[in-house]
Amino acid sequence: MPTIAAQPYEYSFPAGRLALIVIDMQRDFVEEGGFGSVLGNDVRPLAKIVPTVRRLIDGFRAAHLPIIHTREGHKPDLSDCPPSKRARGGGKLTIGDEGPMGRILVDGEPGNDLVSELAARPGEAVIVKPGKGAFYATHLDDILKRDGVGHLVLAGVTTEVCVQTTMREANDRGYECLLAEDATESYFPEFKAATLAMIRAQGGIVGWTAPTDTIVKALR
Ligand code: TIU
Repeated sequence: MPTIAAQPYEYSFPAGRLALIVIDMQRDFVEEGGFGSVLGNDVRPLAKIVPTVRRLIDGFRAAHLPIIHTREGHKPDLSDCPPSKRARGGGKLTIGDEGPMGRILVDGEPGNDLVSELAARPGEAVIVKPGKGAFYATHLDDILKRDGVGHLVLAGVTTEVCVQTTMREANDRGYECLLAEDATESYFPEFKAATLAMIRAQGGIVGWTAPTDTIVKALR
């Protein structure tokens, strides 16, 4: 089995059976005027990881391994958005309102597009998810089982919200999860650091973490 130097210990995966899940690298979180900035966050730290995420995606493309992109987005009628989620945030704008990049966090609006550098290519699945976790109310588990994938590398934003929620959902479903440390980011550096620590604590209670270049080298 190929291995990757990781924390808290070496990560092993069956050759050819490792998928990449890129969480929510959409304009809503990475560009000014989207959901992230509406919530009062500085989006610039998230924009900085785009080249690193691209290196990771390109590594999986070169190795002909599956790549799945997700977007956090709701139906235009918001029937899949709990009123409790819509009510959060405390700002002037909320989910479904018209913002600078179209209706906020709504599927099909310009803000819901993946950032252009990380656009999906033909053959790469794009999952639109109404929740923070990518398994909730989606076909992600079906897609992975269909493709015989039990090992996942995760990347994207934000580390402690959608990435960690997805990693925990995956872990409970029996997937062996490795988080790309530098291909994920938070609006809060201390939350990112705490998330990496809590994932790999207790002998890898949720999974493993490793840098992007170490992961990409192991795919060759
Ligand atoms: N607000 C925040 O940190 N994140 C989200 O709302 N969604 C994702 O993490 N994608």
